[in-house]
Amino acid sequence: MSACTHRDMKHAGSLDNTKDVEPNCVSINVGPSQGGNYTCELNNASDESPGSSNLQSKQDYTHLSIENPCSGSPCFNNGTRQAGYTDKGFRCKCPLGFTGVYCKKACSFDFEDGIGGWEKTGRAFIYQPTFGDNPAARERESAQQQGDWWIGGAEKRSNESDPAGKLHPDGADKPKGTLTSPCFRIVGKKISFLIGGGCTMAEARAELIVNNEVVRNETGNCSETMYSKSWDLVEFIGQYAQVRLVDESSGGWGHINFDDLKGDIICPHHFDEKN
Ligand SMILES: [Ca+2]
Ligand SMILES: [Ca+2]
Repeated sequence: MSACTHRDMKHAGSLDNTKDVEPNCVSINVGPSQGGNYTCELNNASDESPGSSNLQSKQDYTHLSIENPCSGSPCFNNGTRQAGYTDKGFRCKCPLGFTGVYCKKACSFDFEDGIGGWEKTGRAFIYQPTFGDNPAARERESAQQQGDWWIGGAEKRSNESDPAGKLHPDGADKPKGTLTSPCFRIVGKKISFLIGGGCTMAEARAELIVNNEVVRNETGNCSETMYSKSWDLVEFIGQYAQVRLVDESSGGWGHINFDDLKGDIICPHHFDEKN
């Protein structure tokens, strides 16, 4: 039970607007007046699990409740459904490390929702992410990207409506730069990703940075096709890390392709909240 505030009372008669009510409140009992103040009880159980303390009507109380449209919970990964909030009639409150409307995603590192918190330096990555299999559209190797969006170091198709197959206008390999992920926390021993493009480590690579040190790196295979690679990170469990894509070359195969960073990582809380 939560204390019932005046603000809650004001809205008790219009439960279609639940935004200003105690966030977890899904049912309210309004009781008889005592000395000019109403008595009320809030049920802050936001799920219908067995044993939750759903309020029931009682004598002299008016029982108001929000019909929870989330029966058969739409929230994955132990997300908590809450009534109200959105035009869907519910929202999922995601546990740390999961994001999206239904708490399905563990970090948004597949570029399907854009570049997210990745930060760019130089010009190599200014048109990223890339939509679709852009190399195949100009009759090169298939990128084999995950989903629709990926990092194509030589590509320029940052809008779905852009013509397919175009290269970076500076030249496929000429620009240099870096693209650095938001911080994430390593919570298990394995992370994996897709990588392609150049195949000289000193020129084009993905790096894992822990405590300002590069502790792992990986390069492509001198093909636009990306292949799955993984890093065993058991000694870094519990630490925070970033992935940095590095393009230090203007020569042949001087670009890097990347997609679908995933595995035993969770996002920092502020990243989770923004989604
Ligand atoms: Ca992707
Ligand atoms: Ca380059």
